[in-house]
Amino acid sequence: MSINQLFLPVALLCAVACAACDKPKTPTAAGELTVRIGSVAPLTGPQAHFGKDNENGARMAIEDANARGVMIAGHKAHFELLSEDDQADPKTATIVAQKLVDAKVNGVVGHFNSGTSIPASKIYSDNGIPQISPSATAVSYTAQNIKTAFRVIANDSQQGKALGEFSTNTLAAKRIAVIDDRSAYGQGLADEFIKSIQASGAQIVAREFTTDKAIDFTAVLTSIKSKRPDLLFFGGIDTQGVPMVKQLKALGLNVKFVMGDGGQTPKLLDLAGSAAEGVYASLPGRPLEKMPSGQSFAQRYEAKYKQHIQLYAPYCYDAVNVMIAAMQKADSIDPAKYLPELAKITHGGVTASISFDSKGDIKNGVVTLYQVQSGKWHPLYTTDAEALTPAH
Ligand code: ABU
Repeated sequence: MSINQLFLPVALLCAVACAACDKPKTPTAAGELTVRIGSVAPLTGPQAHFGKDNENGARMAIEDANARGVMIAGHKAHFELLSEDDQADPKTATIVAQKLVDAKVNGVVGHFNSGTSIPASKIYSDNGIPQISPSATAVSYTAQNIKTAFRVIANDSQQGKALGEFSTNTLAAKRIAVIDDRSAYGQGLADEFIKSIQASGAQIVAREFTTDKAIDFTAVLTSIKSKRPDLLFFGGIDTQGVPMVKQLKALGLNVKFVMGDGGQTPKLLDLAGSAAEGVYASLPGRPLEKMPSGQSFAQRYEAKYKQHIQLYAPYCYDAVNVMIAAMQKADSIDPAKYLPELAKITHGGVTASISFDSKGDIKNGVVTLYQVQSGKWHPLYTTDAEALTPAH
């Protein structure tokens, strides 16, 4: 017997076995269709509060879908959440993205960070898996023109513009210092912010950077203080925002402190305490109480998880549901069949009516500006028709 004769039956057996594991679309004995949805975010490390919030929102959507009984291709669909921790690390993100592809997920909600969503998007795209980020705002995520990449929030071009106009028009800033954390999100948002203020006559008196691991900003803030800014913009998240705002108060740097969505968290209020008073930050979307079903979502979320929404849980909930709605329209959970339906869908979500432009960005994305007043985030302005209008 030749070596080929010996290995042929084994190879055939393997092929049959692999074909069997390639069949998540086959209904189970109970007649149910198993649908696997991946959720990826940092579940450990300093950004875990964001990641758990995203996971909670996605899990709520999966549980609701199973409870209401979704029919696809004549079968009751059973949705499974495959949750992965990318630790906010771009390399880990590609590893877990491949793991989800190997697990034959039908779609992915994530990742949380722009810096992880972007490298992972190539893997999902190569395998035809639709990806909807609930929170990655960097312009470059959808600018890659990848047909599988979507997001359900406004991007940093819209957010940077709103922040810039708010800073120069409403806050009347004339001398502006900018720091970013060199992440895809932080650097990209700082660039968009600067672009937006260029026509205003305001001056950039300092452009500095740090990292998304730093906690001591004394040197950079001392250098900035000597430039006498009236406003400091930080492109980064609350993990750095908290020590930064405390240290600028300790140094007597008397400026308006402005951040993007990475800073607009309950965690910043909790950890920065009185130093947070007066801080400004933006968040894509309308205030929760102005969303179509924001208040009822928040009540259910808080009852279920015994904590406040951190930021993006409602957007995760919507991302899962818009994916399910596209599967229902296609009457298929095959990514190749439901992807075209996703691209042209209009879905009434908790946060907004969701439909996508040709790049995968949400159409009519809005941004709201907030200030910490008496220990709470207070909405000031929302961009309606691209202009700042009072949020009340
Ligand atoms: N959008 C803020 C946090 C997530 C990110 O874009 O990196």
